[in-house]
Amino acid sequence: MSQTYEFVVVANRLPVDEVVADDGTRTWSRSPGGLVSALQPIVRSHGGAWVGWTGQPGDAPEPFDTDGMHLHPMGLSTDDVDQYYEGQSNGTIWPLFHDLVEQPTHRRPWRQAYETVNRRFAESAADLTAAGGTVWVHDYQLLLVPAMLRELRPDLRIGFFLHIPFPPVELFMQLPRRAELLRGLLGADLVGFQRPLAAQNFLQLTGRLLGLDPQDDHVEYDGRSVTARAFPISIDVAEVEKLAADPGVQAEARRIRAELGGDRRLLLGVDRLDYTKGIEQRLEAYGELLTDGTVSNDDVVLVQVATPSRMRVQEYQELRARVEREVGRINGEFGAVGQAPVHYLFQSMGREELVALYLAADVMVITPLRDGMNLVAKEYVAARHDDQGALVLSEFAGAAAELETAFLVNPHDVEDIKRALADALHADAAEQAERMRPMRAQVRGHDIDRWARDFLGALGQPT
Ligand code: ADQ
Repeated sequence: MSQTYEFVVVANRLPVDEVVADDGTRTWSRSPGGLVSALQPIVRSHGGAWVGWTGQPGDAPEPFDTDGMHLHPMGLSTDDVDQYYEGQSNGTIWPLFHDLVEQPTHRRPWRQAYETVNRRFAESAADLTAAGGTVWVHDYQLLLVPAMLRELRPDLRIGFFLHIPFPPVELFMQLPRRAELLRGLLGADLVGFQRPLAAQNFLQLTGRLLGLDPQDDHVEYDGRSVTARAFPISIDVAEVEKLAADPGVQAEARRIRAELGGDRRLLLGVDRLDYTKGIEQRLEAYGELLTDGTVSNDDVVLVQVATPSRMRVQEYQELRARVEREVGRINGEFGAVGQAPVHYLFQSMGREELVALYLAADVMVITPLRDGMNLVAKEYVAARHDDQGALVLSEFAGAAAELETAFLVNPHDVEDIKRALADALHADAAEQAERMRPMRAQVRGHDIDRWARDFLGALGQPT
């Protein structure tokens, strides 16, 4: 019999990307993205297994061990990628769960593929998990897995965590085959969300859609009790602090500042290029501040790092085109030879470089229209051991509930973003420290380990 594991994570993606060298040799490197930054340290410390896709269409490579984890790759065909991943996950569920920031597309073949792929993930997890073991399923691509897994392996403890928002009842009701998705989640013993409101939406829905009778933080279903609670995710604070204290990273931060023009104040945006992140609203606000003379190209510069993401999905290609057009417009209108008001980097970045940018930035600008949490906000705060820098943060990011002394904004209101940017740029050192200190205390006291311990503790799994 093949080896089994007491603790298994199931997520759409493995925590690594395959890198193929010129000579054809294959290696793996840690992949970017919120989910991976969050989970890798925990699986490693449990010596557990991780079931997920490699990120490339085609047959699955053989399972392998790396970094103290057993990785079990799932193969997705080109059709699976089109229909399960880019279709149902990112074209239907993602926009609907983010308050219809974009219009979701509903297609029957996508739903079918979603179900088929979810079943394959559930079967792999069922094969890999030891008797009485624990499985932790992640995110919106795998909403059906908990129920499928329970059917195959009623002996397991099953936890599910949703990294993105859970929509209000009226929105969820728009989904075709909505009851099936809800029953999928109810296969778990514990369903975790970023915010208490999301857990309430979910529990309320079990009453509305299935006629169940939710009480406080749980609901009885199929002879079991399913608990739904908020577990706000966080970051590996020690990792960020270590990088921020590194003399090489600090030197890089000074180099970045000098290169951008020593005295100019640095505004920074770091996001996956996604329509939920409010990058266009941010650029619009910045452009208007330049137009009305509140800021000038001589004293302010915006660095916008946008990680390529889901680039085969049409909405993302269109977003990229719009963002790049706006960057071009602002630079064309307000730039000077050798001095641009926006530096736009459409690329993924190493952790050192990212933390150097956090250290260099006077104002971190995070304006999602809707975001489950937003780890960049917490990374920025964790990096600022000098208690300096200002955080402009959308009220619609989960992180806003914990980072209350940020310059909070309504990202749907460009005037409000402008006001917050101007206030943040004017904050003196004392005000910056006064705002930064409580945020740093909050993030340091609630890091990723605590998140995982809280979730797994509530699931009844010793950590
Ligand atoms: P994401 O939408 O991917 O995550 P976020 O929480 O901001 O968003 O995490 C992004 C991560 O990627 C951060 O760790 C950041 O450092 C890294 N990153 C961003 N741009 C990068 C770049 N150019 N190069 C390298 N790294 C980069 C989803 C949800 C969020 C939720 C997380 C975790 O949408 O709301 O916070 O999962 O639950």
